[in-house]
Amino acid sequence: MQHLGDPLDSFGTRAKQYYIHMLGTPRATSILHAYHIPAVLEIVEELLGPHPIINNASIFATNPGVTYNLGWHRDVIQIPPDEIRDELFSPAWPHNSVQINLPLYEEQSLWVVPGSHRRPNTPAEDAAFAGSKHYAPVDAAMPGGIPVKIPAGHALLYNNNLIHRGYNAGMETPRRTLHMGYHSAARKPTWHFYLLPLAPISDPAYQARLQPRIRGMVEEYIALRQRYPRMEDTWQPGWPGPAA
Ligand SMILES: O=C(O)CCC(=O)C(=O)O
Repeated sequence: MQHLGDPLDSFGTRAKQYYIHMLGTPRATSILHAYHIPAVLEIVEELLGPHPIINNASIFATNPGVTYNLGWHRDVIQIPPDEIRDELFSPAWPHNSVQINLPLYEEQSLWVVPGSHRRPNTPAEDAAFAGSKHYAPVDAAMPGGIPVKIPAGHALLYNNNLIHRGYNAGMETPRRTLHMGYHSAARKPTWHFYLLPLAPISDPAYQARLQPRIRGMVEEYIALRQRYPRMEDTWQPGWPGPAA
């Protein structure tokens, strides 16, 4: 997920899809337990390795009737286009990030190109991206792209190197999808790790309001970020590996 986020209080003031950070928003502390689900964390651990810690706890929220169209992309907006190399999307480059959508109403807005996270673009995908390494034009037809409907209460876990988009021609139901990101603290972070705004979660008064398990994850997040302060290191050749 690539957005900087909308303030919780702004929800509903415009006909658009909102992306609201729950982590760092004092009024949202009581819902944060929803981002610490042991069954989900077990699967994250199987996928990434030991010691999963949170790097995103957000909600996608949209009201019925709203049209939503975010172009096809991989979550590589932080990387300058001329530094995006095919190697980043190969099995030889372990991606220390898992993203999760857990909808409270049926999820109807996520589209994906299955399997695209572990290979570079095909020539047909390159054509759909029309020369962009970040976002395809919003009207691009992406070969192999399919919608993923997720029943309410079910969770979808995905590697966000996947080619994906958010699209809905007109929401039939509200969208209230919990969106979470985790990484393994045992391994060096990815560029995606740096998207969580640091200032709000570093405030001791805010931290004091958190439940112990979430607070522990936040403290570990901040510690790892201090150990690896330079996001631009994370896509350099040879970067992935155990955390020091
Ligand atoms: O709305 C969605 O589920 C997709 C969001 C997304 O791809 C993004 O923000 O990077």
